[in-house]
Amino acid sequence: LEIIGEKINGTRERVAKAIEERDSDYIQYLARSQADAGAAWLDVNAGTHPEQEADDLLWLIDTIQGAVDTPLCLDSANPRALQVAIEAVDKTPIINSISGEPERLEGILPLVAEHQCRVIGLAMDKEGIPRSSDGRLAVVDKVVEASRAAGVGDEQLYVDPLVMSISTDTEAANVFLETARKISNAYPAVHLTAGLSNISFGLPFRSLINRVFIALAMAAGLDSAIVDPLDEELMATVLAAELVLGKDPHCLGYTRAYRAGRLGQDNGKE
Ligand code: THG
Repeated sequence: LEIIGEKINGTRERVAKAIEERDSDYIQYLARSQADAGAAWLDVNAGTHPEQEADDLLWLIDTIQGAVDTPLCLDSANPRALQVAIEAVDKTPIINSISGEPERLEGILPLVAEHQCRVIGLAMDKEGIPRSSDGRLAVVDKVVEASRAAGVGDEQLYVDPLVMSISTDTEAANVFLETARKISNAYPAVHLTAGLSNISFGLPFRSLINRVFIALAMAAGLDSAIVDPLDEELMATVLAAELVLGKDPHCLGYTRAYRAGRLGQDNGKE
């Protein structure tokens, strides 16, 4: 599972403060700690001030790239901010995201094709998020078709089946898992990703629900996820799930993590 570190997100209060104060130490701390914990990508979201988004995103990118060389996942729906951001990154990024909405397809897909980067496509359109897996698959059909037409290969596309909270919709996880399986059957070269923590919103002991859900999502074909890589129990669950699903040849990832003390032992001593 490729981990996309979620922590540099301006909708989080502490990060919003750091952006406003141009507190590069805090942002660089989040970048280094997530990279050290195994993030393959760092999600970067400048938050909720549309007029400032491009400036804030540029500052975040320069600040992060001053600390780590991990590639970035540019989390914005704004084609103008993305255009500026994509010129500023050192490594080929993932754009997060497009959807079935024509404006986002038309505004962002040409950028993806020009820079031959990757892109996350959400299983929703301007009508919202379909309730059924067949409804979501129909949106994904549109996104795949538009991507191919723009010159974006299936392997560049990461589809997000969309995680809703189980506390407001009992079928949220089932619809997600069903959608994931249908997408990987219909489009075997397309990747699957998701922001997983939404599943447990409003419930106690969220970390337990998140761990169970990530293992089930991996069994349904999820090959990357936007999560908190500093959550050691979640990361240990990912290693165990990869092992059990036959994705860890010779059990090397698991046994190495054990020896490095990453599987829940006290400070790696046992
Ligand atoms: N799909 C895609 N992109 C996404 C999401 C998705 N980007 C944003 C989001 N969802 C994933 N990112 C985050 C970032 C931070 C947190 C959750 C998801 C987070 N949540 C704390 C919590 O839930 O308890 C909030 C408290 C805090 O500030 O720490 O941190 O679904 N494509």
